[in-house]
Amino acid sequence: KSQKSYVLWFTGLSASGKSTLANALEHRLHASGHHTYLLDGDNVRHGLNQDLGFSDEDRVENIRRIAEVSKLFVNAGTIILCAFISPFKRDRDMARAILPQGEFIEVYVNTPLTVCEQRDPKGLYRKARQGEIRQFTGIDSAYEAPDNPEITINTENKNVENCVDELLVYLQQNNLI
Ligand code: GGZ
Repeated sequence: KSQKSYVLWFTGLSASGKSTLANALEHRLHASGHHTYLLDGDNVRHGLNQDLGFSDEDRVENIRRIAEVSKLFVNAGTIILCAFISPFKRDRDMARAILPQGEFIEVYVNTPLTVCEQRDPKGLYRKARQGEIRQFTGIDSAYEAPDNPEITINTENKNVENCVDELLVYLQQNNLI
Protein backbone atom coordinates (compact mmCIF):
# COMPACT_ATOMS: atom_id res chain seq x y z
CA LYS A 1 0.00 0.00 0.00
CA SER A 2 1.29 3.48 -0.76
CA GLN A 3 2.38 5.62 2.12
CA LYS A 4 4.12 8.86 2.91
CA SER A 5 7.74 8.58 3.90
CA TYR A 6 9.52 10.80 6.38
CA VAL A 7 11.85 10.80 9.36
CA LEU A 8 10.66 10.75 12.96
CA TRP A 9 13.68 12.16 14.75
CA PHE A 10 13.65 11.44 18.49
CA THR A 11 15.94 13.64 20.59
CA GLY A 12 16.48 13.59 24.35
CA LEU A 13 18.87 12.63 27.10
CA SER A 14 20.33 9.17 27.63
CA ALA A 15 17.63 7.03 29.32
CA SER A 16 14.90 9.52 28.39
CA GLY A 17 13.00 6.77 26.57
CA LYS A 18 13.81 7.58 22.93
CA SER A 19 14.57 4.04 21.79
CA THR A 20 11.76 2.53 23.84
CA LEU A 21 9.18 4.90 22.35
CA ALA A 22 10.57 4.62 18.83
CA ASN A 23 10.48 0.81 19.09
CA ALA A 24 6.92 0.75 20.40
CA LEU A 25 5.74 3.21 17.75
CA GLU A 26 7.49 1.21 15.05
CA HIS A 27 5.61 -1.93 16.12
CA ARG A 28 2.28 -0.12 15.95
CA LEU A 29 3.04 1.36 12.50
CA HIS A 30 4.29 -1.97 11.20
CA ALA A 31 1.20 -3.74 12.51
CA SER A 32 -0.97 -1.38 10.46
CA GLY A 33 0.94 -2.12 7.27
CA HIS A 34 3.54 0.66 7.08
CA HIS A 35 7.10 0.18 5.91
CA THR A 36 9.31 1.29 8.77
CA TYR A 37 12.91 1.13 9.90
CA LEU A 38 14.53 2.15 13.17
CA LEU A 39 18.02 3.55 13.59
CA ASP A 40 19.54 3.94 17.04
CA GLY A 41 22.89 3.67 18.75
CA ASP A 42 22.67 -0.10 18.80
CA ASN A 43 22.62 -0.55 15.03
CA VAL A 44 24.54 2.58 13.98
CA ARG A 45 27.30 3.23 16.51
CA HIS A 46 28.50 -0.39 16.32
CA GLY A 47 28.65 -0.43 12.53
CA LEU A 48 28.50 2.56 10.21
CA ASN A 49 29.73 4.94 12.91
CA GLN A 50 32.05 2.70 14.89
CA ASP A 51 34.89 5.13 14.19
CA LEU A 52 33.09 7.89 16.10
CA GLY A 53 33.13 8.70 19.81
CA PHE A 54 31.41 11.38 21.88
CA SER A 55 33.50 14.50 21.28
CA ASP A 56 31.50 17.44 19.92
CA GLU A 57 32.90 16.92 16.42
CA ASP A 58 32.21 13.18 16.44
CA ARG A 59 28.62 13.80 17.51
CA VAL A 60 28.22 16.25 14.62
CA GLU A 61 29.47 13.63 12.17
CA ASN A 62 27.31 10.95 13.80
CA ILE A 63 24.20 13.04 13.21
CA ARG A 64 25.23 14.06 9.68
CA ARG A 65 25.68 10.44 8.56
CA ILE A 66 22.44 9.35 10.20
CA ALA A 67 20.57 12.16 8.44
CA GLU A 68 22.07 11.16 5.07
CA VAL A 69 21.13 7.51 5.64
CA SER A 70 17.64 8.63 6.66
CA LYS A 71 17.33 10.49 3.38
CA LEU A 72 18.09 7.28 1.48
CA PHE A 73 15.40 5.43 3.43
CA VAL A 74 12.92 8.21 2.74
CA ASN A 75 13.76 7.95 -0.96
CA ALA A 76 13.05 4.23 -0.68
CA GLY A 77 9.57 4.97 0.69
CA THR A 78 10.15 4.11 4.31
CA ILE A 79 9.05 5.77 7.54
CA ILE A 80 12.32 6.00 9.40
CA LEU A 81 12.53 6.37 13.15
CA CYS A 82 15.84 7.75 14.48
CA ALA A 83 16.61 7.66 18.19
CA PHE A 84 19.80 9.54 19.03
CA ILE A 85 20.56 12.03 21.79
CA SER A 86 21.44 14.55 19.05
CA PRO A 87 22.23 17.12 21.75
CA PHE A 88 23.04 20.14 19.59
CA LYS A 89 20.42 22.35 17.97
CA ARG A 90 22.51 23.20 14.95
CA ASP A 91 23.09 19.51 14.19
CA ARG A 92 19.38 18.74 14.35
CA ASP A 93 18.83 21.73 12.07
CA MET A 94 21.48 20.31 9.72
CA ALA A 95 19.63 17.00 9.72
CA ARG A 96 16.37 18.84 9.00
CA ALA A 97 18.04 20.65 6.10
CA ILE A 98 19.28 17.37 4.62
CA LEU A 99 15.71 16.04 4.39
CA PRO A 100 13.06 17.38 2.00
CA GLN A 101 10.73 20.07 3.38
CA GLY A 102 8.17 18.64 5.78
CA GLU A 103 9.80 15.22 5.93
CA PHE A 104 11.75 15.77 9.15
CA ILE A 105 9.60 15.50 12.26
CA GLU A 106 11.41 16.34 15.47
CA VAL A 107 10.13 14.48 18.53
CA TYR A 108 11.45 15.87 21.79
CA VAL A 109 11.42 13.24 24.53
CA ASN A 110 11.30 15.66 27.41
CA THR A 111 12.29 13.51 30.38
CA PRO A 112 14.07 15.58 33.06
CA LEU A 113 17.71 14.82 33.85
CA THR A 114 16.80 13.92 37.44
CA VAL A 115 14.46 11.19 36.18
CA CYS A 116 16.96 9.88 33.61
CA GLU A 117 19.65 9.80 36.25
CA GLN A 118 17.40 7.89 38.65
CA ARG A 119 16.63 5.31 35.96
CA ASP A 120 20.29 4.96 34.96
CA PRO A 121 19.66 1.56 33.29
CA LYS A 122 23.28 1.06 32.27
CA GLY A 123 24.95 2.81 35.21
CA LEU A 124 26.38 5.42 32.84
CA TYR A 125 25.22 8.46 34.83
CA ARG A 126 26.86 7.07 37.95
CA LYS A 127 30.09 6.51 36.03
CA ALA A 128 29.87 10.01 34.58
CA ARG A 129 29.36 11.51 38.06
CA GLN A 130 32.40 9.59 39.27
CA GLY A 131 34.47 10.83 36.32
CA GLU A 132 34.85 7.37 34.80
CA ILE A 133 33.07 8.54 31.63
CA ARG A 134 33.87 11.99 30.27
CA GLN A 135 31.74 14.25 28.08
CA PHE A 136 28.53 12.56 29.17
CA THR A 137 25.41 14.37 27.98
CA GLY A 138 23.67 16.20 30.81
CA ILE A 139 26.66 15.86 33.16
CA ASP A 140 29.70 17.38 31.46
CA SER A 141 28.43 17.77 27.91
CA ALA A 142 25.49 19.99 26.95
CA TYR A 143 22.00 19.00 25.89
CA GLU A 144 20.24 21.79 24.01
CA ALA A 145 16.48 21.26 24.17
CA PRO A 146 14.58 22.01 20.95
CA ASP A 147 12.74 25.34 20.75
CA ASN A 148 10.18 24.27 18.16
CA PRO A 149 9.90 20.49 17.94
CA GLU A 150 6.93 19.16 15.98
CA ILE A 151 6.07 16.98 18.97
CA THR A 152 7.03 17.04 22.66
CA ILE A 153 6.46 13.90 24.70
CA ASN A 154 6.42 14.18 28.46
CA THR A 155 7.15 10.68 29.68
CA GLU A 156 6.65 11.32 33.39
CA ASN A 157 3.48 9.79 34.84
CA LYS A 158 2.65 8.14 31.53
CA ASN A 159 3.31 4.65 30.23
CA VAL A 160 4.85 3.80 26.89
CA GLU A 161 1.54 2.99 25.19
CA ASN A 162 0.06 6.36 26.26
CA CYS A 163 3.06 8.12 24.73
CA VAL A 164 2.75 6.08 21.54
CA ASP A 165 -0.95 6.93 21.33
CA GLU A 166 -0.02 10.63 21.48
CA LEU A 167 2.44 10.16 18.64
CA LEU A 168 -0.13 8.29 16.55
CA VAL A 169 -2.68 11.08 17.08
CA TYR A 170 -0.14 13.61 15.82
CA LEU A 171 0.58 11.49 12.73
CA GLN A 172 -3.12 11.03 12.01
CA GLN A 173 -3.96 14.72 12.48
CA ASN A 174 -1.17 15.68 10.12
CA ASN A 175 -2.16 13.14 7.48
CA LEU A 176 1.10 11.27 7.88
CA ILE A 177 -0.60 7.90 8.38
C1 GGZ B 1 26.19 10.36 25.95
C2 GGZ B 1 26.92 8.18 25.79
C3 GGZ B 1 28.21 8.60 26.08
C4 GGZ B 1 28.44 9.98 26.31
C5 GGZ B 1 28.26 6.46 25.81
N1 GGZ B 1 27.41 10.83 26.23
O1 GGZ B 1 21.65 5.50 27.03
P1 GGZ B 1 22.49 4.81 26.01
O2 GGZ B 1 24.02 4.92 26.36
O3 GGZ B 1 22.15 3.47 25.58
O4 GGZ B 1 22.55 5.79 24.81
C6 GGZ B 1 23.64 6.68 24.87
C7 GGZ B 1 24.36 6.55 23.56
C8 GGZ B 1 24.35 7.92 22.88
O5 GGZ B 1 24.69 7.80 21.54
P2 GGZ B 1 24.05 8.78 20.46
O6 GGZ B 1 24.59 8.36 19.14
O7 GGZ B 1 22.59 8.82 20.62
O8 GGZ B 1 24.66 10.19 20.91
S1 GGZ B 1 24.80 11.53 20.06
O9 GGZ B 1 23.53 11.78 19.37
O10 GGZ B 1 25.08 12.58 21.07
O11 GGZ B 1 25.92 11.40 19.13
C9 GGZ B 1 24.60 6.14 25.95
C10 GGZ B 1 25.90 5.91 25.24
O12 GGZ B 1 25.67 6.11 23.83
N2 GGZ B 1 26.96 6.85 25.61
N3 GGZ B 1 29.04 7.51 26.09
N4 GGZ B 1 29.67 10.44 26.63
N5 GGZ B 1 25.90 9.07 25.72
